[in-house]
Amino acid sequence: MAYDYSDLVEQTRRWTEQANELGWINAEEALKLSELDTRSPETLFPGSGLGANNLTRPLIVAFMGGTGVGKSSLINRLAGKAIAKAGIERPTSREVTLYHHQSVAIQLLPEELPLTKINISQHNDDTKKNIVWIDMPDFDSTEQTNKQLVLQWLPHIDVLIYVVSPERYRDDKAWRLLIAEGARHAWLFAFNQWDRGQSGQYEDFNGQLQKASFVAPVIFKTSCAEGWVADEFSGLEATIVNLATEHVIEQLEQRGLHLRKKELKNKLQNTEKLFGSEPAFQNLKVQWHSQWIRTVKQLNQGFEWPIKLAANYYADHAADLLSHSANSNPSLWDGWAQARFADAIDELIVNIDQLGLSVLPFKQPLSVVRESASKIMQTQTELSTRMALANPGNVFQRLFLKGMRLCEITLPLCAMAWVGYKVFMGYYASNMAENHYLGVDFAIHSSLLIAMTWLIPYFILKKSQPSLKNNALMGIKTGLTTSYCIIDSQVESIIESLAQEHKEQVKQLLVILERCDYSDDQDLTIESDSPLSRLLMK
Ligand SMILES: Nc1nc2c(ncn2[C@@H]2O[C@H](COP(=O)(O)OP(=O)(O)OP(=O)(O)O)[C@@H](O)[C@H]2O)c(=O)[nH]1
Ligand SMILES: [Mg+2]
Repeated sequence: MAYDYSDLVEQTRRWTEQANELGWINAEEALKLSELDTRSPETLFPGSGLGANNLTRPLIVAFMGGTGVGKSSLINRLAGKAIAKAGIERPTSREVTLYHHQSVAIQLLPEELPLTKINISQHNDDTKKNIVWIDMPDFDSTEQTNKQLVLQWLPHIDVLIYVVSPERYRDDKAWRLLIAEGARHAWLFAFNQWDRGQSGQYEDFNGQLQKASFVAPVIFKTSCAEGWVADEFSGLEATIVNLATEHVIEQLEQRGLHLRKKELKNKLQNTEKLFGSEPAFQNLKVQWHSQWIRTVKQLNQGFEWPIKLAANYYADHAADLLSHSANSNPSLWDGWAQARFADAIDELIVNIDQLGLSVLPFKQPLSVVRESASKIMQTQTELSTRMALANPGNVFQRLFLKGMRLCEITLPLCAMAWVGYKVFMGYYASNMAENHYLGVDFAIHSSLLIAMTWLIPYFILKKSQPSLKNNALMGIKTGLTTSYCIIDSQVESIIESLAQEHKEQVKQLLVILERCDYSDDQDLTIESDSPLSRLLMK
C-alpha cells in the first residue's frame, strides 16, 4: 500500500512531538523533522488533483532569475501587453504577477502566500488555457522580501523558466538556489537579452548546466529588445504549451511526491542514526554495575568510622529506637556520601552520552534516585538496626542461645530428677537392707551436680550474649547492604524501562521509514522521448 505523503508527514509530526516530549530527540532535531514541505503545485487547486473525477489542474510555470535579466519583459511579451512592471530600477518587480486563462480558479492560501503581493492578469486565449504563468521578483538583489516571496512561491511551481542575461548568467546566488532546488522542478532556460549576447557565453552557460546534472539542458535564446525578431521565444512558448498535458502534470506530481518522500526518509534516517541502538542499553547496564561496585567500595571505606559512632549511639539509645521514640538518629549519609553518589550518577550520564543515547530521558528519574538515596539509607539502616537489636546475633548465635536457655532449665531439672531418683532408690535400698541411708558424699555430689547443671548454661548464656553495640553494628551493616541493593536496582530499572521506551520509539520510526519506501516508483519512469525528460535534473 502506498502511503500519502500528507499521512507520512502527519505520522512524522506525531512521532517527533512524542520523541521530543520524552527527550529522545532535542528541540533542534525536532525542528528539522517538522520542517517538512507539504506545499506543492496541487495545493493551489484544492478539490482538483489527479485521480479525482477526471479533474486536473493547469501547469504552473514561473519566470525566475536575478534582477534585471528580463523576467517581467518576457511575461509582458507573452501577454502582448504590459501586465508586469518592467524597468531600469533595480529591483523592479516587488510582487508576483499571475497570468492565466479566465476559466482557471486558483485558491490562494493566505497562510502560505502573501496575498497583498500578488497581481493577477487574465486572458481568454484557449491555446494557453492549461497554463498559469508567473512572473517572480528577483531573489538576488538587496531586497530580502523579494527573495522571501520567491521562496514562498517556489514549492507551488511545476516548471521554472530560469532567465539569465549576458551579464548575470554566472550569478552565484542564483546558481546556489538552482542547485538546492534543482531536483524539485522541471527547468527551462532562457538566455535573455540575446541581442547583446555572444555564443561563447551561451556555450559557457550550457556547460555549467551540464555540470549541474542537466544532461542536455533546454536553453532558448530570447530577446525583448524592441525591433529584435530573430530569437527563440516562440520555441519557448511552444515547449510550455506542449508540456501542459495531464500526463506531464501527473508525472511532475509523482516525481514531486517521490522526492518529498525521499527527503522525509533521509531526515528520518538521520534521526535514526542519532537515536542510539538497543545494545547501548545493555552496555550501559554493565558499565553501571561495575561502576556501582566501585562506588559501594568507596562508600564502605568512608563509612567505617561513622558506622562505629552510629552503633555506639544505637547501643546507648536502644530502648528509644525500639520504642520508636527516637527522633534524631545519626545519619550516615552525609555530604561526602552524597557527593560520591552524585559522582557515580554523573559518570553514568557521561556514559549514556558516550554510548550515543540521549541523556535527557535519564535525567529526571536519576535525579529522583539521587535525591532519595539519603532517605533509603536512613530508613534501611534504622530498620535493620531495630531488627538486630530486637533479635540479637546471627541465626547460629540465636540458635545456640536458644539451646543454652533450654539447657539452663532442662539440665538442672534432669540433675534434680536424677538426684531425686537416687534419694528414693537409696532410701528404698536402706529400708530393705537396713543400711545407712544416703551418705554425706552423696549429698555433696548431688548438690554440686545440680549447681553445675544450672550454673554452666547460665554462665555460657551470660558470656555468649551479643553486646548491644555489636548488634547495632551488624544491623547498620545489613541496612547498608540493603540500601546499596535498592539504589542499584532502582538505577537498573530506570535503564530497563527507558530501554523499553526507546525500543518503542525506534519501532514507530521504522514503521514510518518503511512506509516511505512504498512509493509509486513504477509509475515514475519518465520515458526518454517525453518532453519532460530533458527538463529534469538527473
Ligand atoms: N537589451 C535588452 N534589454 C532588455 C531585454 N529584456 C529586458 N530588457 C531590459 O532590462 C531591464 C530589466 O527588465 P525587467 O523585465 O524589468 O527585468 P526583471 O528580470 O523583471 O527585473 P526585476 O523585476 O528587477 O527582477 C528593462 O529596462 C528592460 O527594458 C532584452 O532582451 N534585451
Ligand atoms: Mg520584474
